[in-house]
Amino acid sequence: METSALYHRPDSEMAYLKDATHFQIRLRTKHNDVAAAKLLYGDPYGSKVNEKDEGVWDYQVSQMQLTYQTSTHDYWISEVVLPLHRLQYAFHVIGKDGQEVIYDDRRTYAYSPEGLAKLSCFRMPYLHESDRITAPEWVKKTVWYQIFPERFANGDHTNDPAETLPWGSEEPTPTNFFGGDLQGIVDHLDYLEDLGINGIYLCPIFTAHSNHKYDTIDYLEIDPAFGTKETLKELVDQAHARGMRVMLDAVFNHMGDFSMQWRDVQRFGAKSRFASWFHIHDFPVSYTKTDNDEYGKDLNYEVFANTPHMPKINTADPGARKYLLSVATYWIENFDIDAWRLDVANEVDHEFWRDFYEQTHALKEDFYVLGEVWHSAQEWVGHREFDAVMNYCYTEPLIAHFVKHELTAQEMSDQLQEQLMLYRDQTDQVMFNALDTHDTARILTLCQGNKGLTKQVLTFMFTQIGAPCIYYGTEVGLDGGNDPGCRKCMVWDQTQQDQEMFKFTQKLIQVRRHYSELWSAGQIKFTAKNDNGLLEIERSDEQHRIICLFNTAATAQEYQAKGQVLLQQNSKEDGQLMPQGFVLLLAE
Ligand code: ARE
Ligand code: CA
Repeated sequence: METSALYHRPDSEMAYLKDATHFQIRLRTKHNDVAAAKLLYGDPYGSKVNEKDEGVWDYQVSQMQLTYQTSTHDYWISEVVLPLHRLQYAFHVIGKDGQEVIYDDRRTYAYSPEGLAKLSCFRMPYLHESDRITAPEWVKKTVWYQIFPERFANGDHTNDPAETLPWGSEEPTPTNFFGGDLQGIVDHLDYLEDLGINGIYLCPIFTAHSNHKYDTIDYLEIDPAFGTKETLKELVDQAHARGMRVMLDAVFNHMGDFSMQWRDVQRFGAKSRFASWFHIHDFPVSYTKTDNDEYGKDLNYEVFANTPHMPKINTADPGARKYLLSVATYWIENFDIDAWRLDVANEVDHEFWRDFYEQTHALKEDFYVLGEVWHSAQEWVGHREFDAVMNYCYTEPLIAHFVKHELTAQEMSDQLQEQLMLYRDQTDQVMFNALDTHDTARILTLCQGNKGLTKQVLTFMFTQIGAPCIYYGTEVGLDGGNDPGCRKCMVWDQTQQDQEMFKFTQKLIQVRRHYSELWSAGQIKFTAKNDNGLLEIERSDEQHRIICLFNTAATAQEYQAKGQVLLQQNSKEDGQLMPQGFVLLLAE
């Protein structure tokens, strides 16, 4: 047995309170190396088996369940209910080669009954409910819809910027405008309700210079081209009336260089009362223009990426912190929003986010804080900074397998299981799963216009743990390459909309929302059969079991016996079964 591969880390996603009563413990071992793992656990102050305080403590044994298997690791999980909210534990591991060891807090050594008297246990000293990582229940039932406000719908021409172009008349560029606004969204809430979504994520809407509004000028005003605070109030109230939640975009890593604060720094230099709000190396702040104004050089202040127009905020500065936190709470207190998506969240300091989390949740206990992080994010979601992250790490393997064929079915399911094991179950269940966003090429374009493939990879994502998101227009066949190509005007002319895609997306959302408990929190089991790329996913909870087959070459009829077909696609061309087939079967 490869004992050096035995891995556990206490007080982490490997040992945590899953809910108010269940304590979950995970052990990672080398794949196919361990025959059984037992959790030995008990009260740290438990009595010994003899009065002289010697010998073996009175522990209990839980057979750990082999829950996930990747090509590299096996994951063994136990959940225990603890009357005393305190725990010490160790692992008794039996290798397939017959070797038996004790793996405890200090070392790994050969198992022996006497050895149990020398245990140095892992500890969970006291399980405070206040330390438990919680996740807003409503997110588990949410199907999100992401809107880029400048390009969704122009509901009010009186607020169109001067250079507004006729809707959809040109390709999107980093600087052109088409007049999209909040009224346009209000006007289409019925459309969104008909589609079946129940969560709306709006890219930034506060006053800013650009068409994307990530270069904020005033965090406490709605951009005049998007409308008024009254319109936002109507949007949120009407969304809530339809059972939809609303998430806004908080751009706190940087602000725009047209902001009052930055203008003041440019004018007064080190004497500006806002000088400490930024990361400035020397004064006067300056940079050398390049041919592409997006990327100045020789900057003497820090910015987002290389963009001189986005000076980075010093969120550790007391004044800046107080101001930004007042912004965060203002839009909750006055407009009843339900969530913040945090832009460039990974580059803002942890203490700021802990304050942010505390203050937003003080206003709404089930508020949802979603960090934009494109890489592993255990630190943030394990310490009350974010409830979840935009789960690019989970959805990129989907595209790598189904669309780009860079990963086999086994390699993809390996990556997905490793991702799930990075976080607590409750965090996995509220992750934000999107195949595409305003920062990436659209999924239909990635699929090179192949709608069958687009539907297949969308369906796969909808069967996963985590809340799925539809990027506006996907449901009517919108395509587009990387930013800014992915930000085309929404198509409202029904003759130009892909109605078949709309109906499919509607059905997919319906299946997701009908069994939302199962999809979000149910067990998941991956079975890859690489011969023809067939991948079977089994999703189950106490009530139901749904078998999801992908790249199946068989027809639904052959599976009829296994259960009721909830959704299927066995795309056929000239009798050949295209490999975009899939069947979701509600097993009897
Ligand atoms: C402009 C150009 C783009 C260019 C970009 C790079 O238009 O073509 O790619 O500059 O700097 C906003 C606008 C963008 C604009 C940008 C800068 O929406 O159109 O892009 O401002 O002016 C990384 C960050 C991630 C960030 C992306 C863009 O980690 O936080 O880069 N995403 C947020 C928002 C954006 C927004 C900003 C940040 C700025 O979602 O919309 O851009 O407020 C890999 C890396 C990621 C990287 C990702 C994308 O996966 O792992 O770290 O994300 O690629 O580049
Ligand atoms: Ca308008």
